[in-house]
Amino acid sequence: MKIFAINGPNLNLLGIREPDIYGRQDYAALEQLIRDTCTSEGIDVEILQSNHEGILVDAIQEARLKFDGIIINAGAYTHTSLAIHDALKAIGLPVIEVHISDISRREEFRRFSYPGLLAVKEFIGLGLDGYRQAVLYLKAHLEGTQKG
Ligand code: CA2
Repeated sequence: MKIFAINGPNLNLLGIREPDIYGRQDYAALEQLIRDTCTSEGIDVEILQSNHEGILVDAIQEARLKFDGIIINAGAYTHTSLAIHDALKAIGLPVIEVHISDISRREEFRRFSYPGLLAVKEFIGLGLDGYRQAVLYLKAHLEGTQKG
């Protein structure tokens, strides 16, 4: 099983500012959490962070034959990018959406999510632990053992 974890714009700034919203752990800690979870679950993982919409779209297109599923936090592109939505839809892999903060309880403009239209499951407002839960959920989903 091989999964692709995608992080969008500004997530590389984690731990640098806004700790009240995004916590104190930095982006390296987030990648380590994803890698550690995948290692203990026997999952191969590739992780991408980019601040560029086109790079994210290219990577999603290329994921079709390389991965079994996608975990995505598209950052602010969550709320704006029909291009990322269309790429995710085109490749047809199962998508799990993650947001560190609770986007349903912040500004109105963060409430709508394009990936949310396609996601089989969303983990929102759980901090970095949402990524760990997303890995476990995606594994169970791909094995056909997911209950909820
Ligand atoms: O809550 C999330 O995971 C978000 O996807 C994070 C995005 C935001 O645009 C989404 O609405 C919700 C922002 C990424 C982090 O931005 C930072 C900016 C400054 C300092 C630390 C992080």
